[in-house]
Amino acid sequence: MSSILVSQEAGVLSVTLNRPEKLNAFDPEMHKLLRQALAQARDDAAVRTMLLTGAGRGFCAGQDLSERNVSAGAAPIDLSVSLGSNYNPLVRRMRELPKPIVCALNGVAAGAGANIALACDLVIAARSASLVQSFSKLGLVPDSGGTWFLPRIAGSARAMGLALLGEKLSAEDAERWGLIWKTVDDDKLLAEAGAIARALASGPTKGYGLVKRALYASWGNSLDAQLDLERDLQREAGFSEDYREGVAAFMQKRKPSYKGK
Ligand code: LHQ
Repeated sequence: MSSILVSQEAGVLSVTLNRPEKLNAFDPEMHKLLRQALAQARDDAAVRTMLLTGAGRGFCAGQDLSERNVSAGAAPIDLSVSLGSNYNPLVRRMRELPKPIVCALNGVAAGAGANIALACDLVIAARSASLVQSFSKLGLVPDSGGTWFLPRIAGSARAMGLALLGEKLSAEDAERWGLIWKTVDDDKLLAEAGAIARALASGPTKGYGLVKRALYASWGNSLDAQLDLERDLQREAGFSEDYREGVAAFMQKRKPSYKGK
């Protein structure tokens, strides 16, 4: 059984983390397959949105903790190797993908799993889902972007509380705190997240990629630099076929037919 399930329909590449017996904790194989799926999403023009979810009752429990020998006599483990080769490239690729990534957060997301959910562009969560920065329970530091996302989105006090206490944050609180887009009833999750993914997949893909660039760059930019960036990205967006189509459709009072170009 593959640890990632991938299918493609109506412009949406659906990727399901598939180690449900371990709440979809990451092992190297799962990293490799997820990297491949992201490369497919980037390179295949027919893919215009990626939808990420987990099989079973969890989204992802972070690193598979059964993988490493941490017994007293065992050699010390250099965790930076795994971050450098797996988690950091994953988060970078997600952010750099010039197409939207929708997360259907179906259950608990812990450790790196929580921060990989937060690295998605839109998170739709089942009401019973939760996020937990479980790192501190192991004496570790939030990774996979957690120390960057949390203070910026939730503010310093909440980021510190989540990181130090390692308590579960319910999907509803995550929505209230602005960490995720919205919470829906459990039995509606896949339908709602799928509908959003399909709507995005028939939208102006090129423009969406530029929106990602602008918003993510803003976190490190002054207003001055951001105004310049908006000017440059709008120039690019204005050269797209979809911009012409959007304006033409508006003027002709019809639905636009975007090609993603
Ligand atoms: C697991 C796991 C798991 C293996 C549940 N591994 N089996 C990056 C770089 C390198 C190294 C270090 O770390 C990192 C980043 C990280 O992600 S560090 C953080 C790693 N993750 C965690 O600390 C979370 C550990 N899991 C939990 O705290 C709980 O399982 C949560 C809160 C996620 C869910 O609790 P429950 O709903 O009560 O489920 P459970 O604990 O009963 O788990 C179900 C099964 O899944 C169970 O197996 P079993 O055979 O007993 O049914 C767990 O052992 C297994 N599982 N997480 N990370």
